Amino acid sequence: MFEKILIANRGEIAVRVMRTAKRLGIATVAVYSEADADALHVRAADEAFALGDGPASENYLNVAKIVEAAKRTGAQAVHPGYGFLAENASFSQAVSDAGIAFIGPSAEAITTMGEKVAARAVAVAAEVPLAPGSDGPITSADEVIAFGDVHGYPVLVKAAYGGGGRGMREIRSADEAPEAFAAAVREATAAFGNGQVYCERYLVNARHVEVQVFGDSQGNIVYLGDRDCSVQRRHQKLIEEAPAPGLSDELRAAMGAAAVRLAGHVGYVGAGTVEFLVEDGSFFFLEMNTRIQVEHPVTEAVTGLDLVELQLRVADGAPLGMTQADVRVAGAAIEARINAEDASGGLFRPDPGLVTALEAPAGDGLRWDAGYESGDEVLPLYDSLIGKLIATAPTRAEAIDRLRDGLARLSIEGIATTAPAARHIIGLDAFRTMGINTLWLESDVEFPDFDEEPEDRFEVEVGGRWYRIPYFPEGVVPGPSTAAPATEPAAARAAGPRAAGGRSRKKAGDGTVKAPMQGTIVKVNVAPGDEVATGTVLFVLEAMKMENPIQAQQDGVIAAVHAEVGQSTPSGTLLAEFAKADA
Ligand code: MV4
Repeated sequence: MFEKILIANRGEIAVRVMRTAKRLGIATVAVYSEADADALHVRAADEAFALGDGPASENYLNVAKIVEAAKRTGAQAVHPGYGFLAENASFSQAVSDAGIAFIGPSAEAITTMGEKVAARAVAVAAEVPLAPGSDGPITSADEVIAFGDVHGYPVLVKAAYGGGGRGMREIRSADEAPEAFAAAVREATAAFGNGQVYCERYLVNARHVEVQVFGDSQGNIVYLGDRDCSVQRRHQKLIEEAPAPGLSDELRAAMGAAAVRLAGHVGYVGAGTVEFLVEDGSFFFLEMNTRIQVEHPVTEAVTGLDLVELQLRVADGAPLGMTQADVRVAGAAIEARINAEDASGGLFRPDPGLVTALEAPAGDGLRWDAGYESGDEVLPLYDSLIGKLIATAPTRAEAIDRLRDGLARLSIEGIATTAPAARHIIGLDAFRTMGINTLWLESDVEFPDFDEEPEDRFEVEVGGRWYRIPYFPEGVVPGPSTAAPATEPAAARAAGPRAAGGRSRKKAGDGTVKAPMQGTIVKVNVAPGDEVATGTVLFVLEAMKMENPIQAQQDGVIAAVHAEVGQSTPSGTLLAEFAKADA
């Protein structure tokens, strides 16, 4: 076994990997950005290597620097965690080329599965059922319409090099195709540097069920049961559980076998997740994630296995040491992601800051995996996951009760968290009876205000999606979006006519548009000379993986635009200026 490993990640997953390494007597090396110098993952490691200041591209995403860190510290293996470089084929290759073991699959497997059109082709070859879709990439709206004519609507256009719902557009009828197709290509290009898209029939009454697979370098592959992750908001999972409730043994076995066939086709080594949609007793392949996932603890809870230990063993060349017949799933486990977000009113507004106090419940079938302790700061630079609370019990109903009780006893002060929202969700009847699908959370669930904040909220449509967003006192006044009407998702339909454009707030603009919070500009809708109206969405700002529309606070002509896509903006950054009214 390895004597020393480097963990190329931060937060809870880095801490989680170190825990198993420690138990196995393996020394750990943390890497960190300047902002993370005092972070828990650094304190938890035996050794730490500074990657340097600046954006993640300079540190957690810097392949050369991390490989150098591994060489300099004498680490024999690198664990990528999830996110950052976990599904980066060049990173897997660079680590291997340096004579260091990559704790994950080969660059080839990562490349094939990262390319969704190629992954669909592998699924066809492995006889894994897929949602009806285009045979390859599509290059025009006419191809979407031809597809819709044959397979019916709604159709989903998806980014070939994407994932996580970005560059994805719903098309409900032929007349929506031209605009939605163009928008998907545009968004995919901006987000992934490649505008290739394909399309699928949109299965609107499906659950998201994923199968955990594991392969070793001898060619053995098993599946370690399944998980249901249907409770998502804007493609961020909030609640995950194992096993996926309510599936027949036959469906489960067929889906597991299909996942193993798919993994076998790419010679898969390590932990992987095969995502499916399950609708009316049938399953359809979506994509494969070539990493350990955030939600892996629920699988550990019901299988009794340590997936990180298995990752280390197979990366070291050892056989899995088990066959499918050895895998037993017993009991039920459910996980709540605890993010630094205020979910009041269903907004999930990022709320980074200092965690002044943190006390997590323990025992009684509860597990707390976290990247922060009392006194740590959740930085707006990184994603908002603070930790995960996992409850295990003999039955699903008992696991839900345990998690509800545990969430009530989880005490985090200084910042808002999603704990009350998670507690609210799993207490709902529809969740308990599993009368839900992937659209349930966003279309049917109403969230109360979890604190006493004033009701400063309004709805806005951006790029075909409706958002309820907070009123930003600086630089933004709510009003009707002037973006062309686009797909109105179930969330907006369910909300009814509720203020399409929201309550109007009488506040004169001061001629400037500023960033209301620290973030990255992901969309620029205006150019100098454009005439805009109050409420026009001028920019979209991503902060902690959330998209926040920034609207004009006045009518007028834009004189100057100071922001571009990809630019990171501290709070208060001047983004645009209006022409003087008398000019
Ligand atoms: C779908 C789908 C329905 N039909 N594809 C979302 C992200 C990516 N992993 C795949 N996703 C989906 N693909 C077809 N053909 C439903 C989802 C989906 C989803 C869609 C809208 C809102 C929430 C969702 C949650 C999980 C999966």
